Amino acid sequence: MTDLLTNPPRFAADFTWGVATSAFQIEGAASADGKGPSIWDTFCRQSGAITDDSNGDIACDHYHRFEEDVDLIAAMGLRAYRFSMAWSRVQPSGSGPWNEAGFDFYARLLDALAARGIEAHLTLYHWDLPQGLQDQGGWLERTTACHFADYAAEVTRRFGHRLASIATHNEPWCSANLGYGNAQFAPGVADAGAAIQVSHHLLLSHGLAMTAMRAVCKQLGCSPKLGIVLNQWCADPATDSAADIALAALEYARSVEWFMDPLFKGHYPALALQAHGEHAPQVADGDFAIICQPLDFLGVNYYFRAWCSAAIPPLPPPALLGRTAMGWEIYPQGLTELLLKLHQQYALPPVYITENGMASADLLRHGAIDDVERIEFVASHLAALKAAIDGGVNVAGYFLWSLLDNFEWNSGYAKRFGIVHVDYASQRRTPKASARWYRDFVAQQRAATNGEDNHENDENH
Ligand code: IFM
Repeated sequence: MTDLLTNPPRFAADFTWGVATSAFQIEGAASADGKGPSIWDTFCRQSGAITDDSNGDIACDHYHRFEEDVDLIAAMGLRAYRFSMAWSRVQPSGSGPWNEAGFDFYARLLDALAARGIEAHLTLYHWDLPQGLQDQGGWLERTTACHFADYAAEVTRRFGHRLASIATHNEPWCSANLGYGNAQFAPGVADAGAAIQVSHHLLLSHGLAMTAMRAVCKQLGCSPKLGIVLNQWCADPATDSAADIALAALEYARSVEWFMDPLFKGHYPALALQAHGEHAPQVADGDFAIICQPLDFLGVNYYFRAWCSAAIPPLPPPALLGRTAMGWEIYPQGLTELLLKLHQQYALPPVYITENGMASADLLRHGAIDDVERIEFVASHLAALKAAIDGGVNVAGYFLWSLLDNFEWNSGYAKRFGIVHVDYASQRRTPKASARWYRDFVAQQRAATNGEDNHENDENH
């Protein structure tokens, strides 16, 4: 086992340690207090869409239990929480009237976090588009980007002064490719060309929202950090054959550079554009100027690498450390590799690892879950993260995915990512061994840095 606890690497005193969740995966209360339906509410009703035929109607019932959940975060000594807002809870149709009861819920959540000294890191869009906008074409329509900017501005107006950061999107690669490319996610479209056009509209919506939020912040004098969260991986060729190297370069261009180049360089990567051929997106004059604007932070979600073998059947990765319950290769060095490469390619703002974690079987035995695999996973990824920091990458924080077991999209409730176990029948929460490990690790970091962590009123937390 990585000796992170006996010989922990030292992260900066002001490094942010947190946990992450998203609205649809935990909130439940699918139609409570005026909430409108989202594309995931609709998608879950399609036969065969979700492995266990479940839905987000109740999920972790966080809508009614958020105080208890915020207590769990506080009990781990964490001072940062990343969560998302359900757009259709605060604007039921995605355009038109706001829903005050929906905003009230997030105001109460922010109160609960503030009372425990926990910073709030909000994501505006974690895949749950209001169904009303989907009925008008969803992300295939350019106007959806304008509605998103209106929503971003309104949220900033109401909560900007209470938020540490606001991310526009979570993992737009997934929204585009899994939602529109292969129908694995809502809205369930399988059309390669649509996926690429959607990715452009998502990027455009990010840029429009950034402009709108900056204007509101200026007007109100508030300063949440504004950015975006991307899921990324390094792409490793299986051999040094020209075919494997070309495959890896194309994979990296189509996934990582497809989003990073427009955001940081103001164009799409030539290699991927060429590969998309007739499916290349329609880009209006001025779009890149909207998309490519300064970010206060970049969120990186890292789970696995892309292993690129052109052989048939493909060569498996050598020296496999293991696979998670999702079937994803466990490859911590990939985090170092990815971050160093990004650092070399782009003028990065401070980076936050906004998600990292694993799904495992996590059986409850005699009231306890001894998830040693997850501890090893997190420990080895933190060591890999420290290696990237030592290599010069400016990483400001780490958010473990996830606080709670939750609705894992098309896998339903079968895959458990939480460091807190949820018994869905009783809604009982049971911290796993990994929750205690993370608590102790973060406490050690604080002790090692003599409490010089920019929090002045330690005794109040
Ligand atoms: O659960 C998801 C999350 O919503 C987005 N990033 C990946 C996680 C694990 O699949």
